[in-house]
Amino acid sequence: MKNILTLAFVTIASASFAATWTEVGDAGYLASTAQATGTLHASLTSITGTRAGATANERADLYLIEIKDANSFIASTDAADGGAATFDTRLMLFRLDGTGVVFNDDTPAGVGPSRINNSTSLITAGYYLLGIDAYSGSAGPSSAGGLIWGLGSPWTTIKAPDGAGAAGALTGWGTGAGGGTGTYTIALTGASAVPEPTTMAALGLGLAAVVRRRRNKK
Ligand SMILES: [Ca+2]
Ligand SMILES: [Ca+2]
Repeated sequence: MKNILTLAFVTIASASFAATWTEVGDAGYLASTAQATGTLHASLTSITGTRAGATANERADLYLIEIKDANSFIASTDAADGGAATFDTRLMLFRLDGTGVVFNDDTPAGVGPSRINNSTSLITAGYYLLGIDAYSGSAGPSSAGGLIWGLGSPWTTIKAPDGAGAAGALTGWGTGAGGGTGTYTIALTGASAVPEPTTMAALGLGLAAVVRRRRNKK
């Protein structure tokens, strides 16, 4: 009996605290419009979405995530990690203020899927924006100074910001269509969900931007 009860509890607990997220509508492309991903601190194992629209901005998607354990963190569209995509993905991580952390176009296995982890040691536990777009030789995440990451080779490196706009915060994803469209699943390890900014603020865990916005309103 005790074993049955224990099993039931474990089943309920894992159902409550591990989750996948499916894009609702179209996730935004700026820090202020990034999509929330669920219940605070719930383990987040994947994000599934669609890359669509006419412009690079419309096609890019940004999600709020919490990284609990930087050194185990993986975000990947590679099937070997449980990810998937019907287009040539790029993945990137930004701080909540929109400045870049890391970027990857292709895994060492070849052209197509992307995979980021903490090989640069630039990631620490906390809240981040996880971005996805598609390979383009000209359009990519940009700040007022230009591209945050260079878009050329080496394609397989997990890169710290190294573009002309490396120091600035994300302002857009470049001109034109910005690469192919399709569906994707980003497999996640070491990540947790982040609810709507208003919920975060109510819980007193305020995202910096929300706090600023509320102060400005007063
Ligand atoms: Ca989308
Ligand atoms: Ca790629």
